[in-house]
Amino acid sequence: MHRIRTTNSDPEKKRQKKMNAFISPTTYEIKFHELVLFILEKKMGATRRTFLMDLARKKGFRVENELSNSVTHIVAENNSGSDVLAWLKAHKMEMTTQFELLDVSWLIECMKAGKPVDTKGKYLLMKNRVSLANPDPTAGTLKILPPAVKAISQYACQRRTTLSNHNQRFTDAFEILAKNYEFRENDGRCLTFLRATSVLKCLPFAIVSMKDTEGLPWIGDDVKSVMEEIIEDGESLEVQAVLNDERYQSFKLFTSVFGVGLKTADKWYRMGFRTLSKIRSDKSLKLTKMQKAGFQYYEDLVGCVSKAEADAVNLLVKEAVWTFLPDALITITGGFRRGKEFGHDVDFLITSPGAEKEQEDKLLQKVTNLWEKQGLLLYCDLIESTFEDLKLPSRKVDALDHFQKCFLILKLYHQRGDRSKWEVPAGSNEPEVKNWKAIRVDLVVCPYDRHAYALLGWSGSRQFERDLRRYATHEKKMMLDNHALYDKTKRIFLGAKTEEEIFAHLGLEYIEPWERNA
Ligand code: DCT
Ligand code: MG
Repeated sequence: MHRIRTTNSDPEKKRQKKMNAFISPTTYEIKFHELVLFILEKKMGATRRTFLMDLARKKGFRVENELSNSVTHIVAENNSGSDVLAWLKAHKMEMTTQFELLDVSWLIECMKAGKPVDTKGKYLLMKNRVSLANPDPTAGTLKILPPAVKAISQYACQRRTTLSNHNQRFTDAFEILAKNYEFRENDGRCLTFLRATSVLKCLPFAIVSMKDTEGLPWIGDDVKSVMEEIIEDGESLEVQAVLNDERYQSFKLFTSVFGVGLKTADKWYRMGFRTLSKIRSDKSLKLTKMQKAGFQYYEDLVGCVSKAEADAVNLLVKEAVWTFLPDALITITGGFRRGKEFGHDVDFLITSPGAEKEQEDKLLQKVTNLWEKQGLLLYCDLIESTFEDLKLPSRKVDALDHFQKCFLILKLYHQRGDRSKWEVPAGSNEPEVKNWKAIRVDLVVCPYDRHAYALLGWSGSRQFERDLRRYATHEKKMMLDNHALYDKTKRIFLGAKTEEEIFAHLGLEYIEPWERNA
């Protein structure tokens, strides 16, 4: 739940200021986050306006003292739609947002119901949402927009993206194209399709015609032509061509092996390999330790990790870490923190409020030693910390952080409940069935005072993280990474105990982890 404090910040309108002083400074809980109201004083009068604002706030509505970009619903009394538009025009409102114009009877119905009621025909002063952003000559300086489209930011960190994707037929296609551009090291075009994917994932509706994409950021001509094809023919020829492309198929297959990146995939492809079995059986190939493990546990690792398996790993991690640091905070990060049901690995962030630096530094070594003794450690790559307290945040959007971490493959035994899956009946001649699964696990340890930054950075999604950093740099003249936030204007580091504080430093509305699936 978020709380706001009601404020008044218009120094010119003394009378209004006086009226606003009556607004209770108490904090009210906001229950209805999707709506931001503004109540027009014109013809309603200041006293009634103040009364209604206070009442709506008490009922859990967010009401702004002044008209701003965040407003979604404008409420007026004794005004027609065109009266309100004329008022907005006269006040030279230059906004990039869109809103509904509603009669006060709608607000009164909401107050009676104690929740937002439908903005049905009789309450609406204008049939369509209104935008003052792109002047349209047919409507004075105002443009009428289709009902569902809301102003959408170019930054993923200003959008709420849950896992319910209404545009999967487009985003699946874009992701294939993005992957192919990544394989061809065309970063620009890869990003074009990743950004478009991210925008479509946040939409609360399914796009059915190209008109629905009006006003959306990152939907350029290349993206549009793919969408047009999908709308008209149900599929894109470009995407079909990629799926049938031998190089794409081989790269996809090779990079599905843990430890194989673009360089190795390219090498194997040039050497003429097309299948994993040929690579596996070629004794002349020099594989890294990571790739050897990748092949050894391939079948387990290529099938995704389920939420239930992630929970089981969580218990394992807690048990081991708490043996050495009983006060440690252990958080699942990555996709599972964002509410995903499946992932390619399980990510953890570990920190301890009481640990000495030395205890912290030795933790991962101790934990992995313990698992080795227990026969649970199938692969371990421990990376020592290069963290320095006063290092400026990295300028690279995709830079890896400096915390101590380890990339692991753990042996996860099937739970008791699943024993039927592998238990061999007594006296049976069948070979013993494997009773465990290899799982990729990442552990990261950070100093306690950097926990909020590390948590934000490791929670993803990648696109969300990229845009947080891009937003910090371009909109705030700040530098953000997994360790810190630095204000370049004030030349200071901004500390934070929680993720909420980091969003607040950046002037962003808080976005919950499950809304970061950009
Ligand atoms: N991360 C990042 N930049 C990178 C790599 C990772 O910001 N170059 C962040 C985002 C997510 C988090 O670290 C964990 O990474 P992954 O496990 O790769 O992503 P995930 O979202 O957990 O996806 P999956 O469900 O496939 O594991
Ligand atoms: Mg992950």
